[in-house]
Amino acid sequence: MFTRKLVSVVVSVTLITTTFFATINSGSILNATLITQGPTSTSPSETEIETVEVAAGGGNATAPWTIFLPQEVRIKTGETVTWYNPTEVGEPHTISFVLDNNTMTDIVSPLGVSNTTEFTALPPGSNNEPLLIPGEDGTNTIIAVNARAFNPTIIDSQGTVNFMSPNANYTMTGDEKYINSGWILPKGLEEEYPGSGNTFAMTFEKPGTYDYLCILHPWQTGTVVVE
Ligand SMILES: [Cu+2]
Repeated sequence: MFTRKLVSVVVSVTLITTTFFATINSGSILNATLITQGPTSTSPSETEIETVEVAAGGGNATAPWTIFLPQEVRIKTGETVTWYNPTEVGEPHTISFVLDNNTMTDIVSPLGVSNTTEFTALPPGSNNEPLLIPGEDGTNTIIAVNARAFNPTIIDSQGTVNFMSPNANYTMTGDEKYINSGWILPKGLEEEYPGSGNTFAMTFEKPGTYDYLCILHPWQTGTVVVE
C-alpha cells in the first residue's frame, strides 16, 4: 500500500531504549536495526527509525501530477512522514495542514501600502513591477506572495507565527492551528524559487486523522492517520 524507508539517525542511548521498546510494542522489530553501546556509555549510537515516504506531485512536463501518493498513510505515534517532489519539472507543491479553519490561506497576499510608496524593480531595469491597485484614504493595495504559503510556517495554539528553514523537520504536538511545509520542488530545482526546499518531514505524537492539502493546488489532498 505504501513504501517504508529506513533512515539512519544518530540518537542517544536513552532514545534507543525508548525506540527499542516502542518498536517491540509496534510489532515491527524485524524492520529495525539496532546498534547499541554499553548502558554506561554517553556517546551517541546509531539506530534506524522508520519513516513513511509520500510523493508530492509527480509526472513530467507534459503531465505534471497534482496528487499525493499514497493519498493516505497510516502510522503509529512517534513515526515520521517525509514528503518529497519527484516531478521531472519544477512544479512546486506544499504540504499544508489547516487545523483551524480560520488559518486557510492562499499564495496571493493583498497588503495595504501607503500610496506615496515608490517601488524599484530589482535588478534595476528588469522587466517587472508590483501589481498595485489604487485605493482611497492614502492607501493602495499591493499584491505580494504570501510568506505563510511560501515558507515553512507553524501557527501554534496561541496564534503565534513561526517560520522554519527550508527542508524543515518538525514534530507536531497536535494542537497547532496551521502547519505548512513551504514550497517543495524536485531536488536540484529549488533554485528556481529561492527560499524553497525539496523535502518536508513531520513526526506525529498525537493519534488522530490529519487531512492536508497543497495550497498551490487546493484539490490536491492527502491524509495521515496516526494510530
Ligand atoms: Cu500541489
